[in-house]
Amino acid sequence: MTRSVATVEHLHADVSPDVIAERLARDGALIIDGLADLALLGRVRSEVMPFVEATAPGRDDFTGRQTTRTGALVARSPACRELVMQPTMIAAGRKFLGPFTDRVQLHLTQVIRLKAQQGEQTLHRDRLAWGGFLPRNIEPQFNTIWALTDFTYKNGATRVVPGSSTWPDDRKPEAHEIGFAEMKVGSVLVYSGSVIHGGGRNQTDHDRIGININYCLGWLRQEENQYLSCPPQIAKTLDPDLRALLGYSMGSYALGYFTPPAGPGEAPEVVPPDFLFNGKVAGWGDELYAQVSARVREQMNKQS
Ligand SMILES: O=C(O)CCC(=O)C(=O)O
Ligand SMILES: [Fe+2]
Repeated sequence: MTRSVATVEHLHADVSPDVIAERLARDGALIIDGLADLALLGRVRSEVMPFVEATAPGRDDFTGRQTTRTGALVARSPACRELVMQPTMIAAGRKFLGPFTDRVQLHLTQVIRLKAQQGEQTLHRDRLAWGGFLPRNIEPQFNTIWALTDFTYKNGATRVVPGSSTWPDDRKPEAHEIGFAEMKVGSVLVYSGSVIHGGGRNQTDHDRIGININYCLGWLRQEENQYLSCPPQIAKTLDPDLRALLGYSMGSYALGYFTPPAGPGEAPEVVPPDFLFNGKVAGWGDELYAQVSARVREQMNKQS
């Protein structure tokens, strides 16, 4: 058996968001042991497994022909909403992505189940979802995989190349540079959009199950279309902070407004998404206006 020598750092559940963000910037990946409440995970399991069991396997080698991927977790599972809003993850995500954005949003929610005999997934960087157009000095994502089963070398623990976030595009990892995100149920793998990683090979006869919850910069297109996976009639029942994270909010001063498609004079023009839920034109936010004004002034000063 070949085992790698690269290790993914394990941190204690009481680690601060600042330390998480700092280690993530340095290594591109880390594990926080025992961060999830096990009772919550029990609820997650009972809410998502009926959907998982009914999910057909992947359509190609990347999504995995022995892998099932089940989404719309915010709409389908109240317990998953709590994982999405887990305070340490939200705070660390905001800290890590803060230098690149005004707001952070939910990028995708997905139960990833590697069934028996699923082979290794090709190593990749998740930021390729945007086609390689983003400059490499921008960190676009804060990614999490919560272990719903133990993750072991044998059952396909995620393979990760610590430190690869800043490698040139053409540098390939050697075998000894690849680590395995081995962790106990309730732990979470946190990784960036720039670190090289991929699903492992499941050599056992049981499922490896992770809850993949990713966040991204508020000005980027989301991988899972949250407005379709969690449409307004469901979003209106959600906690306003979660709803805002989904994208029913302004992404910055100018991003994300809408106009209710009503008859002439029947509704206001150009309102923030919150209007849909509370009928009030609030939420433009003085803070976003102050930000945009300062930026406009700065740009004009540079030009003159
Ligand atoms: O399932 C895993 O361990 C990782 C999956 C992954 O990296 C992906 O699908 O982009
Ligand atoms: Fe990935």
